[in-house]
Amino acid sequence: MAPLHTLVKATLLFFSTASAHFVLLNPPSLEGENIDEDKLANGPCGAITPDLAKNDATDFHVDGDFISVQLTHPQASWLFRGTVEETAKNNWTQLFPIVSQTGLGKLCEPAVTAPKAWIGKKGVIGVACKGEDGLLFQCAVVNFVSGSNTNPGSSCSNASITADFTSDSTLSALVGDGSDSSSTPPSSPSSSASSSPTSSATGNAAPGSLVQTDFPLGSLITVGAMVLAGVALL
Ligand SMILES: *[C@@H]1O[C@H](CO)[C@@H](O)[C@H](O)[C@H]1NC(C)=O
Ligand SMILES: *[C@@H]1O[C@H](CO)[C@@H](O)[C@H](O)[C@H]1NC(C)=O
Ligand SMILES: [Cu+2]
Repeated sequence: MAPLHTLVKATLLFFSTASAHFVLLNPPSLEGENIDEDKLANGPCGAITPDLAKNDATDFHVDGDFISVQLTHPQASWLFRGTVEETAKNNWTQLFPIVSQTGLGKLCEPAVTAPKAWIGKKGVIGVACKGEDGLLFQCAVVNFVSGSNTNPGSSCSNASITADFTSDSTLSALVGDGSDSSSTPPSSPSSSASSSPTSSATGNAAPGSLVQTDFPLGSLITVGAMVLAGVALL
């Protein structure tokens, strides 16, 4: 039964890897395709602290451009934020209403805007994902440019998901420059203080890259059934 055993193990590995995280597809994540899952919980950007002097940047149109993410959990809420500050540690500006996604796979918001005052500046787009693992982070370094990107084409698509605007005090606390302290309770966490021990405690996830294809629920159910069938046969 070696081949079957191997198949089951490979399937379990695939399953745990694919179900553990999210991916920032566009603008391209600073970590590329090799997102360090153990550091996703480190605010503000996951494993890599942006360096505006060194990092490559893609253009982001301030009058509307697309942010594409891929969710590998059944539900999560998204905060899209930006900054033109060197350290990208504080003073994030919210770029879009918080979106709650239900269903696995891609969500693309085609018309995310940024302040016109950022035209000509290099900065950071940050994504915070709040799901069953707590808060997870990814960032992209961008050049803010004028105009809008009216033709993202097939890189901007939605899976079979539902998405609604929502409110979320944990995510809302991740924006603002802290100068408006009258409306912010002192206990409010900052993005840089949110390094919860969650992801490193899972331990069973494979190192290395995330699978970049879509995972419709049907295929996950099929995979789950294969795992169960395989376990029953061992
Ligand atoms: C925070 O960012 C905004 C928008 O870029 C800017 O106007 C403001 O001066 C910044 N605040 C601080 C404290 O740096
Ligand atoms: C994807 O769904 C969101 C939420 O309903 C919507 O705002 C967005 O326009 C959709 N994207 C595309 C490419 O249709
Ligand atoms: Cu996860």
